[in-house]
Amino acid sequence: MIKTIATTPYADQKMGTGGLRKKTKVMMQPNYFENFIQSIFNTVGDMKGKVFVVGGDGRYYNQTAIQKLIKMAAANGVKKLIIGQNGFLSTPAGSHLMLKNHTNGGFILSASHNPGGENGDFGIKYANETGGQVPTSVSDKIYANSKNISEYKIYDAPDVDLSKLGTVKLGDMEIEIIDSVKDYVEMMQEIFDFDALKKLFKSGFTMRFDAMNAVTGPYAIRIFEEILGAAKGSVTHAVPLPDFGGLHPDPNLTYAKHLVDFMFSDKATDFAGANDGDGDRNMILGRSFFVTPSDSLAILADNYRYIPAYKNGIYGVAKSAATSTAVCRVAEKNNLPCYVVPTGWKYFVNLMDSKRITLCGEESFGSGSSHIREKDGIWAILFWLSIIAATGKSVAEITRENWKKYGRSYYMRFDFEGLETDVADKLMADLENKLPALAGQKFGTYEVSEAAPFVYNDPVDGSVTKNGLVIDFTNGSKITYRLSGTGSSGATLRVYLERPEYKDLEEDTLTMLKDLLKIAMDVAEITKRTGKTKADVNT
Ligand code: VG1
Ligand code: CO
Repeated sequence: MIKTIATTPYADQKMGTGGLRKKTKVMMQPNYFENFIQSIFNTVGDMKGKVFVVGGDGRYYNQTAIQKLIKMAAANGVKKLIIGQNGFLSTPAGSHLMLKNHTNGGFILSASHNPGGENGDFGIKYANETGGQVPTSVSDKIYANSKNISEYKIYDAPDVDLSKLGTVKLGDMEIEIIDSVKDYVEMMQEIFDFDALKKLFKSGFTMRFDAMNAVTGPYAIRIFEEILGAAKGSVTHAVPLPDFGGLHPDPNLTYAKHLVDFMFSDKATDFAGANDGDGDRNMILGRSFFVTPSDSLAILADNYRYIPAYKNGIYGVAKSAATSTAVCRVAEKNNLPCYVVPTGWKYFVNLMDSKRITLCGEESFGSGSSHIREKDGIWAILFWLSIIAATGKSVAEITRENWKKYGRSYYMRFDFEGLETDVADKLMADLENKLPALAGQKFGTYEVSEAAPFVYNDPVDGSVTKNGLVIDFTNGSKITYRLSGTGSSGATLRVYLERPEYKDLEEDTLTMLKDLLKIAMDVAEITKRTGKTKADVNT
């Protein structure tokens, strides 16, 4: 039976950089989740004939939320849902299913790299028929709807058993429960040369993959251990847990420190990688060697010819503005266009759909290609393994070669967390006002060439997005300031520093960025305004 339930709006259901993210307890408030989902359905309009993919990263509240979503979809007239077994789907696997099945989009229930559990975060990523998260024009409409919502529809029925593969019905709606891993693995086998990778492991190559107790464990075990023959136990933290076992599922130098320490110890394997909560981010390590995500993207772009799916050529590449310019240097020498977009994967979608780009990435440990419309953690690791298999070189050798060929961008991101929203907003507003006067100013050996907000004109849909403030220097260095759009409380100021060098390639990153960091702190008056003398997270 379909029930119509009266509800009152919540004022804060505005999507950020990657969907709606809130404290789990906020999401668990009466009708909170339901309001948001109904606002999406109201915005999409007629549900007749519509098919959606549904899954999540297994975090706390996933099971409850998925059951609500199923019952609401049935009550709203959706034709069919395709759901990962037990409600599990990584974000990339979800995007792939959306494209493969020509669906109208889907829902990945995840707060991605944010911590999980009852006291952590919960989130919803909503994608449209592109298989990518909806553009701001759509999320704005959903937000507007959520502020006026007065009722939602839900099917009054027992929970659906998501453990059994096959098709069941709820009212008129079909529910197909599928193997969460199978289609994704098949896609990876089409992109990469699995035989070459099997040979690599047969030759004694060792790796460690850290799934951070999140969604990619089952994918990684199937691909790396069972199919490619990596030693048993190569995949660690492989069982998805509702609270990620207390790990912060963000694969970076701070939150995956255990893996970094392992790779800098004498027990290190030849290669290591890690993914985030929903499997779209990746970290790459070699023996005593860390590859920055910006360098990683440049290296993938320079080595696409080794991958069967790309060997006949790629359209172009793209990066977010905050990402280092390393990939654009590679593109330039290879006569490829290099697009620069705002932070957030959704900005790459139009470029992929219009065949302007094939590869893209962000400094925040995300890289991917047009095989899907999300970033893809395991894909990135398979890409790296393929380069290693083809060249016989180590992670460090491959990276150093890239620096020699194209120069090295010393790069680091500094996060100032837990700021009061007013303080952070005022800091950014005042800084923006200061920018025009900065051009031509000298700070030690650094001279500002240009200082302005980053503005993106989407070449496909003509939309204009302003995101972040950028100070460029005459020596090619760059400071970018942004406020995070994925947090669930307070504000996080991100300061991104880049310094390209063509001669001194083996220096310490923090040392090389010391002066630039001081300029960045001083110009924005970070200590004076926030009381912080240093960042909370460097990555
Ligand atoms: C962060 C990253 C951004 C990424 C986004 C979603 O956003 O900086 O590059 O696209 O997270 O990633 P922000 O607004 O907090 O800087 V995921 O893996 O959490 O979906
Ligand atoms: Co993620």
